[in-house]
Amino acid sequence: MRTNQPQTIYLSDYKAPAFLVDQVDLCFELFEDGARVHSTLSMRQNPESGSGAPLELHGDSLKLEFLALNGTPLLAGAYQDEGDKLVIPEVPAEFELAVVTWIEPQNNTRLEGLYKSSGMFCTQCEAEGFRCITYYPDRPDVMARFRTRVEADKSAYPVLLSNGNPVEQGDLDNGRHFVTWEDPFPKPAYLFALVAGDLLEKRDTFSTCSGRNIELRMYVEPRNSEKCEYAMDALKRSMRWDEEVYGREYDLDIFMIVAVDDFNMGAMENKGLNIFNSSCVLASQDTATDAAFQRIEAIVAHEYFHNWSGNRVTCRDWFQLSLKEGFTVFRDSQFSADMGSPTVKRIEDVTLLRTAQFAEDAGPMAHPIRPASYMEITNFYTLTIYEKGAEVVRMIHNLLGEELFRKGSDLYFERHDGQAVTTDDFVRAMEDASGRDLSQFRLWYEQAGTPVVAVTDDYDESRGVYRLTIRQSIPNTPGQTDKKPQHIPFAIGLLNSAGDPLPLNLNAEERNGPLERVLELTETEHSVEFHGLPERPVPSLLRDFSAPVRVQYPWTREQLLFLMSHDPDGFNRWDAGQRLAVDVIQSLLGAPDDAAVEPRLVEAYRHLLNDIELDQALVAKMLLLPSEAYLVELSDQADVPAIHDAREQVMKHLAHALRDELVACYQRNLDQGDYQLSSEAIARRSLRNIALAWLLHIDDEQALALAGEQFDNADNMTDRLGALRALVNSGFEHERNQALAAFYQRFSEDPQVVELWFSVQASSDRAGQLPQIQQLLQHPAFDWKNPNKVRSVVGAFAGQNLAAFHSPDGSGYQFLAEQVCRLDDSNPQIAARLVSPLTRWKKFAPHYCEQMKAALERIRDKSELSRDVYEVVHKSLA
Ligand code: 0A1
Ligand code: ZN
Repeated sequence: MRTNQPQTIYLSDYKAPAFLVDQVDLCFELFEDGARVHSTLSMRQNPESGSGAPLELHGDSLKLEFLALNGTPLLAGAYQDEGDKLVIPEVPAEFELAVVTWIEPQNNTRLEGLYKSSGMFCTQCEAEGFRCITYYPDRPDVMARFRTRVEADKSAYPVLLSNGNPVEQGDLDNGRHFVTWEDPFPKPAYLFALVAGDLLEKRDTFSTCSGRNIELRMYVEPRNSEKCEYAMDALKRSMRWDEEVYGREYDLDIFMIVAVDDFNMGAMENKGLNIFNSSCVLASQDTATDAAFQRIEAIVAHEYFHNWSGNRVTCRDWFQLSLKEGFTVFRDSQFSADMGSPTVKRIEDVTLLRTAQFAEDAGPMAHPIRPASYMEITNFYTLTIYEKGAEVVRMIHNLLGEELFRKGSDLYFERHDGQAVTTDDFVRAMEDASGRDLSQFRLWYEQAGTPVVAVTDDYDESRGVYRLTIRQSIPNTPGQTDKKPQHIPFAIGLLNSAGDPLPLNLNAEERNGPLERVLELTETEHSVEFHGLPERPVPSLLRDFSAPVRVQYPWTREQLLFLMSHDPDGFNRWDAGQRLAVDVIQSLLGAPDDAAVEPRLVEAYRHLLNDIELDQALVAKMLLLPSEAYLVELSDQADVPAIHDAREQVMKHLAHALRDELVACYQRNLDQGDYQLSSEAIARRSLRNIALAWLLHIDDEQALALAGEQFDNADNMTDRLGALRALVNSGFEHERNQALAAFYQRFSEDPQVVELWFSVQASSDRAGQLPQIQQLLQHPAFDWKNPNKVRSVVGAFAGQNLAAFHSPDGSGYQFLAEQVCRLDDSNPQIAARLVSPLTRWKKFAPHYCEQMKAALERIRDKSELSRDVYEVVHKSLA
């Protein structure tokens, strides 16, 4: 696992595999002190690569017990064990290789390969976990049929699962039993999965568009019996949606979901056997917030959609990761938009993109959505690959239109079914189906960095002509300078002073041009004229966030206020409000506490609070001030405490000025009936909890009483947690502590709710100062081996509690460095992810930046650094 200087792997070095695997026969003997894995591989030379190469199999932390070629055991001299590789210099053109390895899942804290979680055996093989199970050509372009026999003690592990369909089962001696599974679809090893445990089974069925009946099964620990219904329903909605929108039908007879507590990521799309982090699949009204329900729906859909975009058509190599992830995130975002409010979904996606992906794209780990090199692939499961990747697919969708995009996706699936392909193959299918030339568009896959689109305008009153001048530039990123202009779809509209949309006439003769146009920017500079305009219009730019770019335009506050209430594009209405709030907060940076807050912002928010005509879900989004993280992202030499203070000043001013409206909003949005998960009910809960949070932020006594009542009597977690969060972030220390204690007492047996309890504290500048964080780490429910617990305390502190993390004495940075070093030995993937808040050290004011750098150096100097952390730290310090 440890190397002094990890190697860099380059896309340009890609070579087709020298050997292919047709069939894999596996037998797992599972015991308490380890597992024996018997593997028989039917292999042959790849006709597409030259003959004579030695056979090389990947391996990691394996004990080799037996090796035989065509039935003849291989003695020590006939192969070399090179630590991460097993090399057999001479093999025939076609052969059978038998391998037996011994592994120790019970000691596997990296959670890659086969490991144990809450007493059950489970696997995580993406990206390179299969090599921790047995020696194998562990690369996605080697696709094989798998037959898997699992043997274990019958009473401890009554449920034995793997990919595909069960074909045989029976009892063995000594109270053991076995089940054999066969997956008819060739797949890369990263999609292999196995689960063995004492699990409760929930059953349902789905009838596909061609009339096939699919068995749906969820496997959970018995205590989670009541938390499966929502995910099961979401699964059925996803299956139907993929048939209707993409024409994709499920292919096996059975589809299984398993929930595990210890998991490095959210979930995994193993063929026919999806494995989920418990927090991304289990939910009940009492224990999950509305946001959690929505997240579950999106992740269930995401993993299910991978069955086509990822499994049936997979990636040739890991540089192509966005082929499956970008496309699948785009598909799940379309699904979520269809299930709820498209505008709200767009706002949520863009918030994440602009806050975190733009930051990544401007930092030391910036990479194109198809990277050219990496050291450790698990570091590349990034917002860039996922979210920017999805934006790139969305742009193709917008350029081609619904119908041609569908034609392109049909062609892609048909042409490449059963293959391991590249992002270029995806774009080519889109080109071939649509007749469009996407050659310049391909630069989105090659160039890193967020393009800046700077817009200026002028109006010629005598001619009635309004001209937009649009310049694009792409900032330098590590290893990439002098970038070429990209193909950017730029959606715009114009409004007159009454707030009506204007026809966009491109010449003097045109009369009734469309009310919205998508300009296709391909040059560094474009100039577009709009004719027939009797007055200077207000531009609405980058509607619905039609491209992942930063728009610069010298908006006046007047224009932003106007767009906030008139733009027919819901996304841009919200965006205008955000820009206005950013402008107001930025103007208060370093100002005295009693500096005046823009009165027009107060009036705009008053208007929103009273506006019962506008979609209330949109109102709830518009009332949220830009986050500290976003404000940091927008600044050059960020002084976090100053940003925090300015934002607090605005929030407190708004809360005082709008106190009565907030109380009224709270009262108006109280629920009368039973708990529902409709968009309307979610918006009501959201509004009343925002009102509560604001009021408690100014220590309003009436709100304290309302929060207490809501906390005690809530019939759902959104409200209970909303009240708890508001109390935790208030100055009412006694009530805060009381509520925290009561909440813990009520939910101490539920690990997912305990994670919420940790993160509410760790992300609050009032309850999550460093000494309190240290205390949380000592809490009996905290567990260093459980990634969710680590994320809910250490991750929430460093990622969401910015004021405390960026304490001027540097203690937050040193704390994080210490925790990263500690985790690096047990779970390097999680350790590397936790480094992230330190990586952007150059962005902060000198005092902070020096101390962040020192913390990174401390991590760098740890002995035996994992490859994962090595890559992030060295690139950050370069
Ligand atoms: N492919 C999964 C996410 C995933 C990625 C890597 C993992 O381990 C390194 C685990 C899961 C998805 O997109 O949902
Ligand atoms: Zn995915």
